[in-house]
Amino acid sequence: MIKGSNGRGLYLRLDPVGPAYTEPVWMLVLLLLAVIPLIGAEFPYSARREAVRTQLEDGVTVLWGVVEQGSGKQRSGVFQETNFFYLTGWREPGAILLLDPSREILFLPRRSAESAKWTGPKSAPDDDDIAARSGFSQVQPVEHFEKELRVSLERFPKVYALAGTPATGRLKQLAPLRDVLNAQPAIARLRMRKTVEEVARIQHATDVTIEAHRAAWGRVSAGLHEYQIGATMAAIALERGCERMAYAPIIASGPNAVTLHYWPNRRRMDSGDLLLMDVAAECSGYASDVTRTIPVNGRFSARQRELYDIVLAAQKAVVAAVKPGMRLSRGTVNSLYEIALQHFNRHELGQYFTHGIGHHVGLDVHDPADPLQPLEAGMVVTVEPGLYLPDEGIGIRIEDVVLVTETGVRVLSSALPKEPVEIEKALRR
Ligand SMILES: [Mn+2]
Repeated sequence: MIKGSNGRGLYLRLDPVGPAYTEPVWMLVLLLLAVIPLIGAEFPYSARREAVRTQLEDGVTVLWGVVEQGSGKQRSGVFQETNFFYLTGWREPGAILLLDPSREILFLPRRSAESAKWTGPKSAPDDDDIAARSGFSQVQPVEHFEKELRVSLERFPKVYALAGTPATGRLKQLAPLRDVLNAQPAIARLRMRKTVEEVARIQHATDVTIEAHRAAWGRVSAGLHEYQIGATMAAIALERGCERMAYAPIIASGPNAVTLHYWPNRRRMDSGDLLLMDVAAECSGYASDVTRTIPVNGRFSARQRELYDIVLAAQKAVVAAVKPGMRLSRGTVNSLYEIALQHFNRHELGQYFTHGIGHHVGLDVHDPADPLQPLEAGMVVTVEPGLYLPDEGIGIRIEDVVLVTETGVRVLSSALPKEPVEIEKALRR
């Protein structure tokens, strides 16, 4: 999945939270042994909130969780807003989070027989075990929120919320004389660095995703429709217990592959087409993001192979260059994007590389991040150069999801072949 633009903004520096990833497997084993006795401690929600409270020390931070009713919910189901989940681990709808430097409160809806009738039993603020279940020492009913917000505002001058959400307008009404600032950069700083447990979840989503791609390879043939390949891939993800796809699957045959976010998936495939599949699962809240481009009839044509080899060489060059200190953004020092662009320019194809080189992956397929910040060990990003030639009706993208390590990179999707000879071998039958 391709990220649109690399936005530039002001980002605040935060210290890392949770164990950073280090390469040796025995470290992982030791770490797992260490956390097993601490039930519920695998994901350091409390430490993440502490980091936000420390960083946004001049203000009150408010996040609204997903609500039960609303547009699209009947179609999509109720999934927690990812920043809210990152800081709380709380999945039930209707919650509000208030953080200030001196305290933190989780607000929950009171028990409702009507809500339970439709969507099942839920936790309530007066449950005896609510502190243990939520990880908050203070849990209050949502109707106390405005009162507690006023208490916090008496002590701290600024208000932080997620920009671009209805929360901002709501806070401006509740605190009309205060500036409502964006909490996202501070939270993004934390989310960029994955813990061992987060990497394990992304790896699992990636393993399922690879299985889905292999199933598609086993089925592809001329005469099938793109959506039939989509059905095969989604079936694998759901069969493995993953809750949904990480984004609308891009199953683009022939000329459709030049449309970067193609999603209708209605076309009937022809022999001689390339098929670009940018498809991944979301499992236990974590996304993967993998793209392969294969020949529908099992053999690359000479021209397809020529272009494929150029994209693959660029992709491998960038993967080889990933290490702490490198950057995803364009026009900066240590830019991974520039490595790919220069490679394409050597073949006079730079104008056909029309998107960014990659993005962070986590709870969201496009995880929030500061695009200008250099990579660090523990970050998970994609490497996805591509060439799109509308005049020839050819689009080729090769995308792996990779973990930045102290010494370089570990390719989480390395089990899915990308060498053309291996692809052709896998398609032979
Ligand atoms: Mn992507």
